[in-house]
Amino acid sequence: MRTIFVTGGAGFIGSAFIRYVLAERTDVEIVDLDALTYAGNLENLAELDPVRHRFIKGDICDREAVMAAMPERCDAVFNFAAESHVDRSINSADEFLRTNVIGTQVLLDVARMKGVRRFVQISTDEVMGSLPEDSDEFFTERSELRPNSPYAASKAAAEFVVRAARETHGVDTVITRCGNNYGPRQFPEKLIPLMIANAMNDEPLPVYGDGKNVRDWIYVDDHVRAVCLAYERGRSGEVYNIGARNERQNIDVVTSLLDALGKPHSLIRFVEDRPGHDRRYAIDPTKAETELGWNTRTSWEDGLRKTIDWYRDNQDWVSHIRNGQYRDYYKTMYAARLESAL
Ligand code: NAD
Ligand code: TDX
Repeated sequence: MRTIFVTGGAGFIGSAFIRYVLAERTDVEIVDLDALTYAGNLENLAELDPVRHRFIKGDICDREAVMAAMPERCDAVFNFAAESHVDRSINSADEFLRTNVIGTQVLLDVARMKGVRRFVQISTDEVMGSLPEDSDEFFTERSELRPNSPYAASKAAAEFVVRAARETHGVDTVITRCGNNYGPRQFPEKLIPLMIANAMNDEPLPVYGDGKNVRDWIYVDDHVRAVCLAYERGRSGEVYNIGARNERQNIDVVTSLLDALGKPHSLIRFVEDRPGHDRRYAIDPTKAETELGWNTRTSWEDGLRKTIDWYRDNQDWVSHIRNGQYRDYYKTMYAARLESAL
C-alpha cells in the first residue's frame, strides 16, 4: 500500500481529490488533516471508506499537530489546505498569510524530517496576475508571478517557499496551478455556487463591475485527476498549469445558470466592482497534456448540468451553510453593494 498525506481534505477540491484517489487508486491509504474552518465540512467526506481514509482535525500551522499526523516516509504530501476566497482576503489578509505561507513552510519542514518522497503544492493561476482582454496571451509555466490580490500574493509566496525547500534542502516538489474550479460541494461564496443558491431562492444575483471579467473554468474532477498525475508522472521541481481551455465572461456564466434553472435574467444586479479585480485568466495546459498525458473529460455543458443537479438534490447541504455564520458574511459583503446596485 502507498500512504499519502492530504491537507484541506474537507474542502471543495481536497474532498474531490480524496474521492477520486479512493476510487481510482485502490493501493492508496490517505491521512487527511483539516482544521475545519468555515470552508471545511465533514459532510463532504460522508460515506468514505474509514479504513483507507483517516480524518484528523488539525491546523497546518501547528507544528506539533502536523508532526503527530504526518506518517513517516509517506509517499506524498498534497497541500490543498488554504484560505481560498479572494473577497475575504481583501477584507483581511492575516489568515491568508498564516495558513497559505506559514502553513506551507511547516508542512515542508515536517515532510523533510519525516522523509516524505514528494511534496505536491496545489497552487492557482491567480499567482500570474491578469491577462489583457481580447488578446491571444495565455498563462504558461514561464509566465511571471504577478499576484494582484492578497490571496494571490499568499499563494505566490507559498510557491516560493516550496521552491526554496527544493533548492536549499533537496525536497522533491511539484506545483500545480489550476484555473477556476466548479462542481459539487463548492462553498457558496464562490461565483457559481453563490449564483445557483441565490437563483434557487429567487434572490438577486450580484455581478461585479460590468460582468465582462473572464475566467477559465474547469470541472473539479478534471483538476484532481491532473493533480494525481502530476504526483505520479510529473518531473521533480516542475510547475504544471491545469486548464480546460474554457474561457467565459462572468455575465455569460450567470445567464447560463439562470437559463438552466428556469429563472429570469431580471434577478441579475450589477454591483460595485471587486477592488483590484483581475480582468482575464486563460491557461495554456499544453505541458500537462504532453508530459502528464492528461486531458479534460467533462465538457462545460455536462459539468454545469452535473453541478446544478447536485445543488438541486442537496439543498440540505446548502441550507446548513446558509443558516450559519454565512448570513453575517453575506451581509458584510453584499448588503451595501446590493442597495446601491445599478
Ligand atoms: P476551500 O476553501 O473549499 O477548502 C479549504 C480547506 O482547507 C477547508 O477544508 C479548510 O477547513 C482547510 N483549511 C483552511 N485553513 C487550514 C489550516 N490552517 N489548517 C488545515 N486546514 C485548513 O478551498 P478549495 O476551493 O477546495 O481550494 C483548495 C486548494 O486549491 C487551495 O489551495 C486553493 O488555493 C487551490 N485552488 C483553488 C481553486 C478554486 O477554483 N477553488 C483553483 C485553483 C487552486
Ligand atoms: O458575487 C460575486 N460576483 C461576481 O461577479 C462573486 C463571488 C464573484 N464574482 C466574479 C469575480 C470573478 O471575476 O466572478 C469571478 C469568479 O469569482 P470567484 O468565484 O470569487 O473566483 P476568483 O476570484 O476568480 O478565484 C477563484 O479562482 C482561483 C478561486 O476562488 C480561487 O481559490 C482560485 O485560486
